[in-house]
Amino acid sequence: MPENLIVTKHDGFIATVQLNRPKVLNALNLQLMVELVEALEMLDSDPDVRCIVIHGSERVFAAGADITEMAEASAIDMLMRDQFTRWDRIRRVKTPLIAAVSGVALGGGCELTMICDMIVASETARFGQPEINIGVMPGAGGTQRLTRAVGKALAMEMVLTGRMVTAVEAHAAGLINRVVPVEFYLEAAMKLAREVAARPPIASRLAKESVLKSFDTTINDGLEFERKNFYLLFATDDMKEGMAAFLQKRRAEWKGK
Ligand code: CO8
Repeated sequence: MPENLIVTKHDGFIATVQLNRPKVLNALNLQLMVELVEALEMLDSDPDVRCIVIHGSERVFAAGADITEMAEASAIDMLMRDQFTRWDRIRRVKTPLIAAVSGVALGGGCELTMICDMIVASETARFGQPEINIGVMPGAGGTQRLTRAVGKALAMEMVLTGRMVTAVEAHAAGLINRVVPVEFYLEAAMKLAREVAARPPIASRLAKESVLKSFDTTINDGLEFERKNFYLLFATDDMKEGMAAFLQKRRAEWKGK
């Protein structure tokens, strides 16, 4: 059983993973990250889960990597910890991931929201990469994913000054999908998750993979990749069912096959 997470499966093919180290504002220590990767990989291989919501509490999503674990570390200690391999494993999770954010998402916490596929935030949410203020810089994708999401100007400002942005500013900049009143943020994320989970899961996975491919390939290779995944879906029962249901004017029953 994880000590720093609460993992719950819900009706409607959804699972939630709650970060749960409230005394240190959900600081992402090594143990939490091990548990998070294991939980996500387990849920990713579960046919009853078609979308996963990662959240913290109303007060905080996560205040970043655990500074107490890094304060005395040498470069070689950090190298040997090889913690970013775990982040690569999260990147390979095929099930769509939604971050539900309230309070701060800072440093590694902000990077965790950005490794998710969509972000739903409460009006109280704040996003930031404040690593510069403690003598380092983002290390889990902050300079790359933030820049791709919000563009160079805002990413540079956030990374070089550590300034936090509000949910409204993050929404306007294209970092997040929705901003809702704090009392609804989890419900809004669950609603979005239910919409995703109500769709054929193999198509969801291949569509997610194809969108992500656009970040690390040329347009030509990306189009080829998309095309192959498109063809592949014609091998699924769900494709036959989806098109038949459309033509018969009925609701499709997805089998995930
Ligand atoms: N690590 C460890 N402990 C933390 C962290 C953290 N990142 N953030 C907060 N805490 C602890 C505090 O030390 C405090 O503990 P205690 O009660 O024992 O003194 C408790 O949580 C509550 O925090 P505060 O009293 O500071 O609460 P405030 O409401 O006054 O302030 C802030 C909230 C603004 C969020 C403040 O706590 C803060 O600035 N935290 C640090 C934010 C930060 O710098 N994050 C970046 C960390 S570096 C990083 O993320 C690198 C990412 C790349 C690697 C990713 C691998 C996982």
